[in-house]
Amino acid sequence: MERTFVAVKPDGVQRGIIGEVITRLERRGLKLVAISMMQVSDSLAREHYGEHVERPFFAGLVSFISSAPIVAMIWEGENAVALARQTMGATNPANAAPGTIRGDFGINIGRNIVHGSDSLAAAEREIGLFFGPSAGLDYTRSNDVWITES
Ligand code: IDP
Ligand code: MG
Repeated sequence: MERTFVAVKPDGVQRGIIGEVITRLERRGLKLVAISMMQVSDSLAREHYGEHVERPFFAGLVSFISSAPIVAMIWEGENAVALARQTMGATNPANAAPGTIRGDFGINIGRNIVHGSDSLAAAEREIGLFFGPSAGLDYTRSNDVWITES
């Protein structure tokens, strides 16, 4: 089953929105298989956001993500990568639809509350970076059959 990496960024933790993020992904039907509150190091932040190294916002992004604790998670489910991104909403909260996490809780692109992998390859890379390649529990929920037709 597909897995994706999601993190509540420092702004989401400080604002007390951890539960909101988790609740929305749970309600969607995705299954939480790993969770860890952590302080991101400068080197992990740089590696995680490596694709943006040339962008003008890179330095600010790296210092922000390592400025205070985050909550790192692995979520599992059919189309988990795309569904988590859709539940989060557009990168810029100003353009994110109401009903999405960013559309309901954010106004600024540099404070958009959550991170979610943007592809299966990115999910594997980011899960490896934050948790290690074999992380994530295998377990069934009694209601799985009511969420995904086998
Ligand atoms: P994503 O988080 O939706 O995948 P990316 O384009 O991968 O968006 O950008 C990573 C993060 O960098 C964004 O979530 C946002 O926090 C920050 N970011 C992206 N573009 C800008 C910008 O133009 N100014 C400031 N921060 C930005
Ligand atoms: Mg991205």
